[in-house]
Amino acid sequence: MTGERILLSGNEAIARGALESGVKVAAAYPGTPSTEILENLSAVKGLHAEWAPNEKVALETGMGASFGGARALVVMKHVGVNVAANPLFTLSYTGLRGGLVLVTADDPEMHSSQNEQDNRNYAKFAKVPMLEPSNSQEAKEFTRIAFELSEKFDTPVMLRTTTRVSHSKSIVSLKEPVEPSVHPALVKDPVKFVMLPANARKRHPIVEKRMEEMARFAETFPENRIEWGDRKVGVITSGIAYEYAREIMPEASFLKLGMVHPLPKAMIKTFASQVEKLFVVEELDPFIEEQVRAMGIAVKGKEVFPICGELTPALVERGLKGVSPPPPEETSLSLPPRPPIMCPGCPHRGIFSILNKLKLFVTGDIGCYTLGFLPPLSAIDTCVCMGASIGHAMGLDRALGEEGLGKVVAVIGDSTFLHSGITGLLNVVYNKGAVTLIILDNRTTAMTGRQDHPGTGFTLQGAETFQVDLVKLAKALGVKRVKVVDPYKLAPTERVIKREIQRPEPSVIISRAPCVLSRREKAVLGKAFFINPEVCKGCRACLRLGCPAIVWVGEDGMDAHGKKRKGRASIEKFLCNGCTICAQVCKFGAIGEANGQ
Ligand SMILES: Cc1ncc(C[n+]2csc(CCOP(=O)(O)OP(=O)(O)O)c2C)c(N)n1
Repeated sequence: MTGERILLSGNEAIARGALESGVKVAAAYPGTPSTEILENLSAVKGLHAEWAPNEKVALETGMGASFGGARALVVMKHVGVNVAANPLFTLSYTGLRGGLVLVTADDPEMHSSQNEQDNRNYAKFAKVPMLEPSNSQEAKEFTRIAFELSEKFDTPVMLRTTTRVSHSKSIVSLKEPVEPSVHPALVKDPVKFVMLPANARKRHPIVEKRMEEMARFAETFPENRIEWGDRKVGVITSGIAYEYAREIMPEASFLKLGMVHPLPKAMIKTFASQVEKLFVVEELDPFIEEQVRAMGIAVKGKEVFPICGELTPALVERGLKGVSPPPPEETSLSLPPRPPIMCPGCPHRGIFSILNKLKLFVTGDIGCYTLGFLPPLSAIDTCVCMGASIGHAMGLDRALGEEGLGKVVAVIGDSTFLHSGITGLLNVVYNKGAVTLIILDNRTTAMTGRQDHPGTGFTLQGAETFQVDLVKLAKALGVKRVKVVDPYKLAPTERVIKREIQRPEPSVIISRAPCVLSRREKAVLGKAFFINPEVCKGCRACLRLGCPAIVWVGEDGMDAHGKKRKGRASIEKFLCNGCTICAQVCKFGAIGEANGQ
C-alpha cells in the first residue's frame, strides 16, 4: 500500500490523511464542499465517525475526544465555523491533549452557499494556526502535519480548503494508515480545561506566546517555500491560487505558503527584497496582502485581482500580465440553462404551491426547500442562515402584532430544525409569539446528499438508532398545537395551514413525506402520470408547480370542446414520479395515471 499512487479528491485525501495520522474520532455536520470527508471515514474500523446535529456539537465532541488524549478531526463548511465559533475561540485558550484538526471547507463563488466568507480570518481572530493545501497530495500531507503541529504547539490547527481543492482530483501517494498512538485516558487538569476567568486570564498570555512561537516556526516550516525563477516578478500565494499562478507564469519566482497563519514575515521580507515586482495572488479577502503592506512592502493585490468570487486562471493572467487572455473558443454545443429545481415528486412542492396560492409572507430557511423561492412557486421571502426562519417570523410577529396574524408562516427542513431551529421555537413559546412553523420533514438532509440526522433513526454508518419524534419534541418545547400533514394531499394540507396561521399562539405543522430520492422509503407512486391532450385546456395550472416533468407543447388549435388554446401541457413520463399533485391542481380532470400511454 505504501507508495501506491491513486487519484483522490481533496476531500478523500483529507480523510486518508486522517487515517494515516491515527485519528480516533471524527465529527461533522454536512455542508458543501466538505461533506465527503466524513463519508469517506464512515466505514473505518476503530475510528468513531459521526454526524453531529450541528457544527458546534461536532467541535465540542472533537474537543472532548482530544481532552481525553485521542486525535480528533472536525469538519464543516465555512459557515459552519460561524456556528462552531463559540467553542473554537476558547479551545484556542485551553489547548488540548490529542491533536485536533478543524477542517473549514470554504466556497468562494458560492457554488452552494449563502455567502463567501474567507475563513482565513478566523485563524487570525481565534489565534490558531492555519494550513492551506493546493492539491490533493498536500491535502493529505497537511492533515498529517496539522495533527503533529496541534500536539507540538498545544493548539487546534485549522485546515482550509476551497471548493476547487475539495472537489478536484489529483494524484496522491499513499502511506499506511496508523493506529492511534495515544491511549485515551481521563486526566484532570482544571487550570487548563476549566475556563473561568481566573484560569482564562492565565491562558491568554500562553496563547500569545504560542502564536509567537508558531510565527518563528513558520520561517523554517518546509511547506512555506521560495521557488526561485525569474526575479522580475515575485508572487506570494497559497491554496488553489498557487496552482493558477504557477500555470500562468511558470517562469516567475514564488513564495508558496502552506501555512497562511501566522505568516513567515522574515521570509516574506527576504523574498520581497529580491524581486522587482511583487504580487499577492489570493482568493477573496486581501488577507496576506494587508499583512504584507503593514510590513511596509509595496505589493499589487486586490487592485488587479477580484475580491469577490473565485479566481480562475484567466483572472490571474489578467492580474499578473495586465492583459486578458483571448476568450475560449466557442463550442458548437450550446447547453440550455438549467436552473436548480425541486425533483419531480418532491414533497416540498405541494406545500409551496399552497403557500404561493395563499400569498403568505414566508420566512424561509436553508435546504432543498429554499428552491421554493424560484418562480413559478415564488414562495420564500427570507433566507439568511440555518435556523433563522423561526426568529424571522417571531420578529415579524413582534413588529406587526395583530396586523401580521394570518399573513406570515415560517418553513424549515427537518435537518435544519434539529441543527438550529429548536431554540428558535423555544423562544416563540417562551415569549408567546403567534408564529406558525411548517417543518418540512422529508427524513433526510436532502440538500447536501441525503445524510442521516437525529430525526432519521440512522447513524452515519446506517445503523439504527433512536429517532427523535418531532411531534413530541415540539410539544415538549411547549407548543400546544402540533399537526401532522401529508404534503401530497393538497386540500387537507391547505385547510390546516389556513387554520393554523390564524391562531394567535405558537403552532407547528409537520409536513411528513420522505424525500423522493430516499433509499429507505417511498411516499409516491413511482408510476408516471399522463395528461390527456383532448381534455387539457392549456390553462397552465400544472405548469405553475414548477415540476420538471411537466412541459408546455405550443400549438395553436382547439381542445376537445372546440375552445381555442395556444398549447397544452404534457408529462415527460421518464421524469414523472406519480406524486399526483398535478392531477390535484387540474380543474378539468385531464391528468391521471398513464396506463401504458
Ligand atoms: C451552518 C451551516 N451548515 C451547513 C450548511 C449546509 N446545509 C444547508 S441546508 C442543510 C440542511 C438541509 O436539510 P433539511 O433542512 O432537512 O432540508 P432538505 O434539504 O432535506 O429539504 C445543510 C446541511 C449551511 N448552509 N450552513
